[in-house]
Amino acid sequence: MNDEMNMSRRIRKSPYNSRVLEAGVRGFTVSNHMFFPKAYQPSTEEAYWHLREFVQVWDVSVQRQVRIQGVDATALVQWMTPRNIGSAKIGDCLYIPIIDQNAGILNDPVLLKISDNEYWLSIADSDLLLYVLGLSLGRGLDVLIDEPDISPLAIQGPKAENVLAHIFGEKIREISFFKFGWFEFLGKKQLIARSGFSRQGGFEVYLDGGEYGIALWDRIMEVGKKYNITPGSPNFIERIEGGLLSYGNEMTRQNNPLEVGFRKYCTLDGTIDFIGLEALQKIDRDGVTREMRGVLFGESRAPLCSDPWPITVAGKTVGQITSGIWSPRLKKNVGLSLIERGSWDIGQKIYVNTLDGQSLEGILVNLPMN
Ligand code: THG
Repeated sequence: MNDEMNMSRRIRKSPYNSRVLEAGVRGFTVSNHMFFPKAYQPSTEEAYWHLREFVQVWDVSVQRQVRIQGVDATALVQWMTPRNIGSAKIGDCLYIPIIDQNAGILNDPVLLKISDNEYWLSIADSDLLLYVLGLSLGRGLDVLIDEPDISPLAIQGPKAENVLAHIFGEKIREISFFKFGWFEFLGKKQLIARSGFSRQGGFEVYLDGGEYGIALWDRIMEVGKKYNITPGSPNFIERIEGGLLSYGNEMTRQNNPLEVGFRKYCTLDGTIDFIGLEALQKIDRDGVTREMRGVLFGESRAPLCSDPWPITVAGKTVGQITSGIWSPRLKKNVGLSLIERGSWDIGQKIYVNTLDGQSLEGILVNLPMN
């Protein structure tokens, strides 16, 4: 594994990498020019049940921070997103779609308000720093933009709070969802937020200083032992059921925020201005032509979905499953799909047509799927 990972310095490694390898990681993907550990447990289903009951530690260093500092920082962030950030307080996290002039989604970071003049964008997989830098230079804004040495570690699952309370103190329990606070580790202040890419509850430590990575990992694993902690990674079954979209997978620049379910993050009445406002207003006036839905289909495990499967209603294609997987809890395959207007009602009966010729009966459901 290590030899194969030495192919290039361009694909960066996380400060937790040696521990990830020792823990028996089964593979990596690449995101933001970094290796992203994928799975440890023998199966995604085992990891799914474990995540719902216990606690896992995930190396999510790929969630790089684009740090924006300076007197124009607020204006720059607001310019990039349809979400009103005006009422955000220091210590808040906000999920913000970033869109271009046609309302195409460029990234969907978590925004952290560090101070009135400092924000971090905790990014998904696209080179957002270059876009932000370009905007600031083009507009002559007074900001500093960089990617600090911050490597988030997610602690997810119902026992995450107990683990972190042991290490950082009872104050951890007072952090509410999508807020952050500062906690000391080995004499250095670290940002910890109640957030993460699962619906099972948990925290993210935005580790400042890669040299503390091994110590943090080891401490969490040691304290976590009695809570049955294991290393893990975002769980595909759990995230599909939870309706958590992954940029580059369920959405790309070809999608606008209204159709993928981000209407609640869009202020379209003109009280805030941002790149793509007019395009988004027009899409809203005309009405979106498709919307994101949950799909439950088939009575047994569908084959691996390596190419998109058409979704049909009365023989007409109305969407496609790009990533479906068996849910051992719902006892159906679960997937996400944009569905065309006219067929998108919750409860609509559909067929998923796998490429090996099966036509699996299914139904459209709300997200998250409970
Ligand atoms: N954590 C951090 N950064 C990230 C991710 C993360 N960057 C990339 C990617 N994941 C971004 N995607 C999401 C999607 C949804 C949520 C978090 C990250 C999420 N949203 C809440 C919800 O849907 O209820 C709250 C949204 C809000 O009210 O602002 O949890 O996982 N650091």
